[in-house]
Amino acid sequence: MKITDAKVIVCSPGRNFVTLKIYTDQGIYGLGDATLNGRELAVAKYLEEYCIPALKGRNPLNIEDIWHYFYRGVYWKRGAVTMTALSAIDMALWDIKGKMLNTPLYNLLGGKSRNKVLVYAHSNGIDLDHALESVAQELDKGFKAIRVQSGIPGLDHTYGVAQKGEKYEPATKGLPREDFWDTHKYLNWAPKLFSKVREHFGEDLLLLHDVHHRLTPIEAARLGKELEPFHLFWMEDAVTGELQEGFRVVRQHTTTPLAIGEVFNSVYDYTTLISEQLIDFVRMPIVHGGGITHLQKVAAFASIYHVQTGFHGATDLSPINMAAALHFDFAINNFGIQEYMPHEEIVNEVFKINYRFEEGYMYIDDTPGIGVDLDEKAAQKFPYIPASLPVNRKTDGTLFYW
Ligand code: EZ4
Ligand code: CO
Repeated sequence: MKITDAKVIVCSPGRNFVTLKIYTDQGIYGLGDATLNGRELAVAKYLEEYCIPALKGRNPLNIEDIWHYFYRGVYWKRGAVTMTALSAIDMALWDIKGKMLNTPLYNLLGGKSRNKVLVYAHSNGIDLDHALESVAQELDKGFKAIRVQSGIPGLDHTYGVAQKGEKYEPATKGLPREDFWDTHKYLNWAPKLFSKVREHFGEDLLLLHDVHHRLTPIEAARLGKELEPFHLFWMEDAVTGELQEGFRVVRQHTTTPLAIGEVFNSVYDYTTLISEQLIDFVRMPIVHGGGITHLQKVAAFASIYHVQTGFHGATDLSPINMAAALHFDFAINNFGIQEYMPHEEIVNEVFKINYRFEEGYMYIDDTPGIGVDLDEKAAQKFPYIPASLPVNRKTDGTLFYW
């Protein structure tokens, strides 16, 4: 079997997605998600100029060798742009293998370890009342686990919170919007929010919270401690992961479980965090973390240290990534939870999906490979629209983490 050609499809049904399509001499093609929010065309260009010419003529079944050709074989390793491209190549190759063997991807990863995949929803509101209302709505839909974010009293425009009447979408058209941040106000508010959520909705609901890399280690330690009475499923991205050792401070002070990694792209972002048991969940998604091939290694490494998976699954990851993640979630033993933000209806005009949500869990059908298809004609109706993630400043103007 040989790769004959490949192409990159960029489309924007409501938001931008980049898809890699790899063709073979046996009429089978594979699809991989190559979407990197706000940097879509950088990945597309890297694939088109450097990867596709080097893919032609290779045997698509030799996934491990091709993976290392684009990792070890490339002098400039890691980095979000190149790892997203490699993830897309890897996904497309696993898709081809599944189609060739006429079996769904989870079968190639060891088969099903569970009957259904626990997912968590997003709730957010501009203030406490709206946040509580939003939690009630997600519970009505059947979700058993909910990530809660809310506006912070005294601060305009907070991360993870939609404006009135809109759905939360991190990227906005054109150049980055500017948000504002005040750690003191946030730290005073977050425990109050979770106290109210528990008061209204009881003990059973699994609760998650995303700090979005905005605290120092000692501030995160304080928050984790103060959230302990509310028994969070996890506190996400408490501190930026660039300094892995920073998590030692957080870990010493709190039993609130910690998740990190939606911006990571290699196992080397995790070595200290995992081997020192500083975290509880890895979040690096298939689309940015080197694909199935690399995530298998990360998940196996994590499993040795009792660390589970909780992959990123926001709407800026395409349905191809979502399906690949679900196959993976079904297959591995140390699965923890999967993030699930349903795409807008318009996305289904382009992507034909093979998964469904029911009563708090996801299910996937037995379509061979990853099982998601892309309608190229429909994709053409939605040309690329430049959009950016915001930047964030402290209220005095200092540039801060977004
Ligand atoms: O900010 O996907 O946990 N989820 C998140 C997301 C990310 C966006 C970035 O593109 O933090 O909303
Ligand atoms: Co996050």
